[in-house]
Formats: sequence, structure tokens, C-alpha cells
Amino acid sequence: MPATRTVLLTGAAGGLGTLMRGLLPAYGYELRLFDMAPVDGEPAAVTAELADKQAVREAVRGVDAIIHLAGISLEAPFDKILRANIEGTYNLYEAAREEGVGRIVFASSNHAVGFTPRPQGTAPLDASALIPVHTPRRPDTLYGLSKCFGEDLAQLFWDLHGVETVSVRIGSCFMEPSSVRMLSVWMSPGDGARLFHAALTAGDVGHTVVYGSSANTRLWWDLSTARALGYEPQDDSEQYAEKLIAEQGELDPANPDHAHLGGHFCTHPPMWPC
Ligand code: NAI
Ligand code: 15L
Repeated sequence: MPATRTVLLTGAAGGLGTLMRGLLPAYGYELRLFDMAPVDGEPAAVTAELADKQAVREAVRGVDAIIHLAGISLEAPFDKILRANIEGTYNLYEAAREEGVGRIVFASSNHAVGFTPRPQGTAPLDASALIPVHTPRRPDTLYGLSKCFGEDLAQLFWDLHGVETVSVRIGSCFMEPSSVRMLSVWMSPGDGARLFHAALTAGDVGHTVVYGSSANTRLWWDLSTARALGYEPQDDSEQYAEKLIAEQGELDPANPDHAHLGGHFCTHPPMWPC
């Protein structure tokens, strides 16, 4: 694909959007920003809901690619998930198709496979024990289910319309991991930007599903599809392990909160404030 320069960043006001606004321009991207909330210090950002088809279509017009982060990022009542994550993502894909945008990077989530039992064993796990991207989807929430929809929508738009997507099943992308579980699924912001850049620039991705995390010593899943895009993670959560384990203890296989990839989303999912 031609060099991608102008990228629409949806969800630009959110946590990950804010991190990526800081990091992606260094890769040469010009970002167009979109969010239903105002974006701090960015008066040119488009403030609109994904439900507003006209606003979405105008935001998409003329960009080379889209990083789609906007949506409800935790568990929520189904009507909210339906509007933001299901209909909203559909509106974005339809606008991309109509405007001839060839590539989307979709923020999927580990919660699309959250009820997958977490692999047991001493870290680092053998490659054969890591969860592959083709593991059956087992959403742990309505939120996770909406990410399964997004991945299938991406596949349909590739097969039917030739719109390419990299679906990134993000683990936990924050400045630092804050739980022992996150030692396994953390993606540093720097690695997040590296992965998004790889997803924007790799050739012929069709619809590719990857896990999004750093090269953590305690990794649970297989990063090979991400690496095949050219992603070379630089960070490892292990530097935080001693402190977090001293505070919280090791993961306990008998504790239902620790039994699955999705952690406490499988038992007590945090609710989106709505
Ligand atoms: P966030 O909740 O901080 O940001 C989401 C942004 O989307 C917010 O600024 C919100 O105003 C906007 N938004 C929500 N509904 C919208 C709508 N209907 N129309 C327009 N804008 C809307 O979430 P965060 O952490 O920044 O995550 C970004 C994306 O990455 C989400 O799709 C989330 O599901 C996904 N993700 C994030 C992970 C993480 O560790 N941060 C892990 C896995 C997935
Ligand atoms: C997600 O999908 C959420 O959007 C994020 O806020 C974190 O909770 C993350 O998963 C996680 O699993 O830690």
C-alpha cells in the first residue's frame, strides 16, 4: 500500500487516544482527531458520535487510514454497547468503504477471548503453550462480544469490499501495569505506537488478527502474527513484577478472578460510567 500519512484517530480524547496523539506524530503521521468528547488542546478535533453518519463520513474523507479506538471500553448495558461499539463501528466501516479508505486498525480487546483459561506453567512459557490468535473466541462480557463483532465486521469488509484491517486484541495499554495479571498482558505505550505503526505500514494484511502487548516475560499469548507485520516490541513488564507481587501476591489458579485471560472481567467486570 502507498505510504500512509494522514490518519483518522477515533477515540482521540480517551486514555489510549491521548497516549497515541503524543507518540504517533514522531512516525510522520498527520492525525485527524475524532471523539464525542472534546479533545484537550485540540480545537480542530471533530466532536461527534459514531452514530452521526454524516459526521463520520466527513471525518473519514481524504484520510489514508484509520485507527479506530472510539467506543465503550468497559462493560455496559447492551443498548449502550449496541450504539457505540456495534452500530458505531459499522458506521465507520461503511464510511471507509464509501470514501475509499483502504486500511483500518481496529482496537479489539483481549476480552474477545477473555474466557479462555489462562495458560499455566512457569514463565516464560514455551511457545507451544501460548494462546494463538485462532483460539475460539470466548467473550467475557457484552463489551468483549462487541469486539468479536468488530473482528467479524473487519473480515466481512475485507472479503466483500477489499477494506483491510489489522484487529489488535489489546491487552492493557497504560503507562505502567497495575496488577499481577497485567504483567502478562501489558502493552507499553511505546510498544503500542510501534504496533500501530507496523499495522499501518505492513503490506497486504487482508484481515489480520494480532495480540497487542509488550515482550513480557510472563506473556500468555502468541505475538507471532504481530511480529509478522514488522512489530518489534521493546518493553517487558518484568521490571514491575517484584513490587506488584509483593503488594498483591502471585496469581492463584483457584481464584476465579485469576483463572482466565480476561481476569476479573469474567467475574466482576468494571462498568463504563453511563
Ligand atoms: P477510553 O474509554 O479511555 O476512550 C474511549 C474514547 O472513545 C473516549 O474518549 C470516548 O469519549 C470515545 N467514545 C466512546 N463512545 C463513542 C461514540 N459513540 N462516538 C464517539 N466517541 C466515542 O478507552 P481507551 O482505554 O482509550 O481504549 C481505546 C480503545 O481501545 C477502546 O475501543 C477499547 O475498547 C480498546 N482497548 C483498550 C485497552 C486499554 O488497555 N486501554 C485494552 C483493550 C482494548
Ligand atoms: C480492556 O479491554 C479495557 O478497555 C481496558 O480498560 C483494560 O481494562 C483492559 O481491557 C484489560 O484487560 O486490562
